[in-house]
Amino acid sequence: MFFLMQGDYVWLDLKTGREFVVPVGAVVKLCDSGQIQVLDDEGREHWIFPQNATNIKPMHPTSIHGVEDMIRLGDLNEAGILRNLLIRYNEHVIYTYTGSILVAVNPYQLLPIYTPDQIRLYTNRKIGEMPPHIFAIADNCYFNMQRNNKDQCCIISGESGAGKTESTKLILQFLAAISGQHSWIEQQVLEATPILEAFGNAKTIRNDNSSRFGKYIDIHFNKRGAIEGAKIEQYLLEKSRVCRQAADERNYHIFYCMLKGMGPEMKAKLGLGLARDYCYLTAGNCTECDGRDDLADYSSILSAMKVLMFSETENVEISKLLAAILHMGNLRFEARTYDNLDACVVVRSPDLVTAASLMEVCLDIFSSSNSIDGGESPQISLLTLCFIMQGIYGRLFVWIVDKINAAIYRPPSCESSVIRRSIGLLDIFGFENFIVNSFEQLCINFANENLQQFFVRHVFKLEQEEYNLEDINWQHIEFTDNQEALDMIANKPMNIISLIDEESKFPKGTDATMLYKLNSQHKLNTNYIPPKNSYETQFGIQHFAGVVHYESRGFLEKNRDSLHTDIIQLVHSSKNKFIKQIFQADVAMGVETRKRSPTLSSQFKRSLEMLMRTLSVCQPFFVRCIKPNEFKKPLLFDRELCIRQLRYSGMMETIRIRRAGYPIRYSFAEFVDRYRVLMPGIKPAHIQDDLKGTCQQIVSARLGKQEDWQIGKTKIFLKDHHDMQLEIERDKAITDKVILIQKSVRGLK
Ligand code: AOV
Ligand code: MG
Repeated sequence: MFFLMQGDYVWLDLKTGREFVVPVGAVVKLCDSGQIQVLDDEGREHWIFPQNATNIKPMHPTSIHGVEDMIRLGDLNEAGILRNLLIRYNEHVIYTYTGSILVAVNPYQLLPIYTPDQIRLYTNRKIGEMPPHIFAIADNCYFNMQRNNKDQCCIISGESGAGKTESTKLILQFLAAISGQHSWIEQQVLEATPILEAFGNAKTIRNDNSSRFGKYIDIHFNKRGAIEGAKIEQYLLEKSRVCRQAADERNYHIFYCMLKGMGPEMKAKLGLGLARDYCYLTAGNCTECDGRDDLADYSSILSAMKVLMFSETENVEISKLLAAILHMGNLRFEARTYDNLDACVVVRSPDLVTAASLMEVCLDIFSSSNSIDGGESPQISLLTLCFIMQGIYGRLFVWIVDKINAAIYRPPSCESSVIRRSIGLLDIFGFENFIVNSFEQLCINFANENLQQFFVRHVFKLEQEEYNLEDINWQHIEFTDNQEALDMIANKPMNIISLIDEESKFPKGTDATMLYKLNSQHKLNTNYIPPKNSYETQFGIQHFAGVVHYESRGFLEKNRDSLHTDIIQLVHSSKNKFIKQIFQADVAMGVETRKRSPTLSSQFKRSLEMLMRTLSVCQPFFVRCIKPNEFKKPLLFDRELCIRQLRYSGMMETIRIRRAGYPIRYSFAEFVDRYRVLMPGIKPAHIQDDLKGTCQQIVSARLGKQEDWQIGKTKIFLKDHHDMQLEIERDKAITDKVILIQKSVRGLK
C-alpha cells in the first residue's frame, strides 16, 4: 500500500453498490500504525485498516483544490468531476469549463457576479482568460459571430430547476449590454421575457418559476454588431395546467399576479375576487409562492406589455379572457332526468352570467351546446369545459408570442440580409421522468433525444470524422450514441411517433389499438420495453437519460389536440372581436379541414426538424446546467443527484474527447491571414505559394514544438488554450503596430 501521512488527500470507495454512488474525496486526519482515520467531503469520519485498504487511493494534486477546466483533471473519472464541482460550489464558484462547454451548478442564491462591472470584465476576452462564467460564453458567441461571420447558437440544457432560463436571461442581458446603445429595440427584446414568463411559467414542485413551454430566441445583429431585432419560437405549452395542477403547484403566474395587482375598479368590472375563490387556481392547494411577489410582478408585466406595443384595449381584452376562464372554471353541473333520459345541465350561477358577458356570448350557448349542457354526466361536462378553456388559453399564448414578435422582428432588408448575423438561445424543457408519464413527456423527451444527438454529433461524431479525413494522429474515443433510440422514436419507417399519429387519424383507433401496434412493431427493439402482460397499459422507452414508462391511456386524444367543436361554436356565437381574432385561423379552416389538421406530434416533429436545421448551420456553444439538490436550497450538494445528471449528459466522455481533441481549427489560408501579423515579412494568403509550410512556420515559432497542435491535409488543429494564446499575442501585435504607425505619423508632422 502507498504511504500515507496526515493531511494527505485520498479517494475513498465506500462500495455501496448503488448506481449513482462514486468514490468520495477525503483527507487523512490520523495515521497510527494500526489504522488510519479519514474525514470525507461530506464531513463523515471513517477508520480504515491499511492491510485491507483496497478502497482507498491517492488523490491527484489537481483534484485537491480543483481546476477551472476539467480537461486538466488528473483524476479523470466521475469522482474527480464530481469533487471538482463540489469544492468550487462550496466556495460559491458555480461555473466550470470542459473546454468551451460550460457547466453551471445552480447556486439557489443571488451571487454578486452579474454586475455591470463583471460585464465589462468579460467583454472582449478569450475563453480561459478569465474565470469560467456564463458571460464568457456570451462574449465568445458574440466575438465568434463577428470574427467568423457565422451564426451562433447556445444550447442550454439540464433538468427542471437546473437554471436554464436564468442562464438564458443572463446571456441576453450580456448581449444587450455589449452590443449597443440602450436602444429601444434592445429594451423590447429584454422585456419580452417577463411577459413570456407570466403566461408560460408556473410554480411546480421542482421549480418556483418553471417554464412550461420551450423557446428559441434568435437575436439579430446588424453589421456593426448592434441588436437589430429578434424572433421567438415557442414549443408545446403545457395547456392542461390551466384547469388542473398537481399538489403544491400553481396555475400560470399571470392569474395570481392579475388578482393581486389589478385595481379594484377593473376587478369589479370583471367580477374578480381572490385567488382562493377559483377552482382553476386552487387544485394544487397553493395560491402563494414564497419568494415571488405577484403584486410587484403585475406592474412589471404591464410595463413590459407597454414596451412591446400591446394596446390598452388589447390588455383589457386579455384580462377579460383570463377572468372568463376563471369564472368558467367555477361552473357546476347537475344530473337531471328528461323524458327518462339521464343528462346533466349547468347550474345557473353568478360566475356563469359574468363569464358569458365577458365572452360576449348569450347564456343559452351552453344550453344549446351538446357536450357541456345536456351532456352525459357532470364529470364529462367538466372535462369538456376543461378542454375548451385549455384551448382558449393555448391560443391566447400563441397570440401573445406573435404579438411580441410583431414588435421585435424586423424581416431582413435586401442590404442587411447579406450581413445580418444572429445568436440563437435555446431554453427548452429538460428530460422528464415522473411517476406517471403521458404523451407530453414523450414529446419533451423526444425533443431532448434530438438535442442529445446534436451534441453527440457535434462533440463526438463530426469531430472524429474530421480527424480521420485530415489524417491526424488520433485514438478513437468510445461514446454513447442515442441515434438508435431516436430512429425508433421518429425516423425509421413505422416509428413510434408515426404509429401514434396513424392511429390518431384512424376513425376506429383507440389507445389500446395503438399500444398493440407499438408492441408488435417494436417489441424486439432493445430500446423498447413492452407491457408485462395484456392488461398493462404502459410501454417503456430506453432514452439516453434512462428508461421512461409511458401511460398510453389518453395518448390519442392528446395527440389529436382537436379543438372541441364546442369551442368553434362558442367562437362563432361570440360578439367579442378579440376571441374571434385569436381563433381566426381555426374558424377560417372549416369543419372538414379542421378534422384533418395536423396532429400535435406531427406539428411538434416539424418544428423540431426546423429547429435542428437552424442549429446545424450555427456554431454551437453548450451550457450544461446542474441542479445540486431537490430542495431549492443554497450550499446543499446531493452527490447522487449530481452524478446522475453528469452521467446522462455524457460529461465524462465529453471531457475525455475534449482533452484528447483539437476543438479549434482553421483552414491554412484563414490561419495565415489571421496570424501573419505575429511574424514580420509573411505575405497574405492569396499570394502565398506554400500555405501549409507558412502555417507550420508561424505555429512552430509561436507555439513551440509539435506536441499538442496538429497539421492536417487542409487545416490546422489547435487546443483551446492555443487559440487563446495566439489571440492575445495577435491583439498585442496589432496594438503595437498601431502605436508604431501613430508615432511615425507624428514624426512626419
Ligand atoms: P430551469 O429553467 O432549468 O427549469 P430556472 O432557470 O428557472 O430553471 O432556475 C430555477 C431557479 O433557480 C431560479 O428561479 C433561481 O431561483 C435559481 N437560479 C438558477 N440559476 C441561478 C443563478 N445563476 N443565480 C441565482 N439563482 C439561480 V424548468 O424551466 O423548471 O426546466 O421547466
Ligand atoms: Mg425554465
